[in-house]
Amino acid sequence: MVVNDLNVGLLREDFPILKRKVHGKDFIYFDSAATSQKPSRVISTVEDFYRNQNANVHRGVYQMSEIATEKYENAHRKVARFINASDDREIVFVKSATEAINLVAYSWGRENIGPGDVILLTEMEHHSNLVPWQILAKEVGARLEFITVDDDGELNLAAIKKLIKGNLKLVAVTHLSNMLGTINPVKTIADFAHENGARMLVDAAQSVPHLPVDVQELNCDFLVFSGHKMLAPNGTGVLYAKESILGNMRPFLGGGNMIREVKLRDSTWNDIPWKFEAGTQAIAEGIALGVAIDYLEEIGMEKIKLYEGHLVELAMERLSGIDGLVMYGPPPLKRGGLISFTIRGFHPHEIAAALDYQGIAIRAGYHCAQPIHEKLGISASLRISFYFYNTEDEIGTLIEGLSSLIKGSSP
Ligand code: 7TS
Repeated sequence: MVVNDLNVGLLREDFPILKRKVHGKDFIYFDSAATSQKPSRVISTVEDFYRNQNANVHRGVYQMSEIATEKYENAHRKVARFINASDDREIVFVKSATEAINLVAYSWGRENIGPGDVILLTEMEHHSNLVPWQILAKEVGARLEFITVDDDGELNLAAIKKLIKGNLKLVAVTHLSNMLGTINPVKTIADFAHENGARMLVDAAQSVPHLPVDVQELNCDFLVFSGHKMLAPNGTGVLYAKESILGNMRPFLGGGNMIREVKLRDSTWNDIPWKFEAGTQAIAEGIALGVAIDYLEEIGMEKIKLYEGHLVELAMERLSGIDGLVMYGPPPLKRGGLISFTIRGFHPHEIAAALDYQGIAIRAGYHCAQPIHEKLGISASLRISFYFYNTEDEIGTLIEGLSSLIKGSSP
């Protein structure tokens, strides 16, 4: 199938898992927002590293270690280029978006946020961009404020000024909501943060894998994402921070690699980004993140965004024909490639378990975004999330599956 120049049939050949059967049916994977599937090239990069290249980085003077170091550092350069960072040193490899946010909360937050200061978040944050700030706020006596979400699933930016009664220090906002699908105007929010003397953190866990992201254009101070949601192995995540800020942050974890000189009672720190990469990192996985980026760049992020927009539009149109089905969040043009919904009279887990028997994997629960579910007055929802390897036919199979489940259960 070729849609918007994307040869999806050919691309699917690169993903061995998509050939699997589940309960005797073709496997249909609609949970890429939780984690993406991996192309052969990424899988074989990890295997090849352990077969032929395995050595620790930044310590050996022998050839194997030097090559491993070069490959690992090169992966940082690829990430920097991919998000248009102005300097490779602004890229820290961590294990996940969650770790990246915690790093900022500990290293930057504890030095820069104090009693009475304000941390501005939104009601649609993933727990990862909420709980670390709750912990910090309790510890230092800061206050959390929230940009509210309107009935269309968009942020109430008109009301934002009223929220700044104290000393605003940080605005931390998801770029693309993992529940509503909303793409937030993070550049406008970053401008607002800077006009008010605050720093801006963008949680890009759901955006960097699916659309072009340019940190210089967004002018954010921090940006975080997870490699495993963009074709790379687990244990890979990225913190981007402006060099002027990262250079002045205190270390997060102490240990090997992050130091320049160690005495018994005191130490000095390595240059950035290594100052923030203590101990042995996920080396093979980090190198494979670079390979995942090569793969995404070969396809083109703009094409991926357009194709997923097409799938979302089609799916929303088809889902709206199902009796009792309620979708949450904005219309297709204002959202990324995911849709959360409920069906009157059915518990989300019941539907997801029944679809599993048809080989279809969709998410049920609150997707680590409990507050937005509470705001919507629901305890859980179903969520389908796409990547470029999903097809129109798979959406058709899902709609048939949902329709027959609902009909089969009606009196
Ligand atoms: N931020 C957002 C917006 C997310 O969607 C997620 C993960 C994270 C942060 C955390 O990423 P991690 O790699 O550190 O776990 N979101 C989901 C999800 O929607 N379903 O499972 C994980």
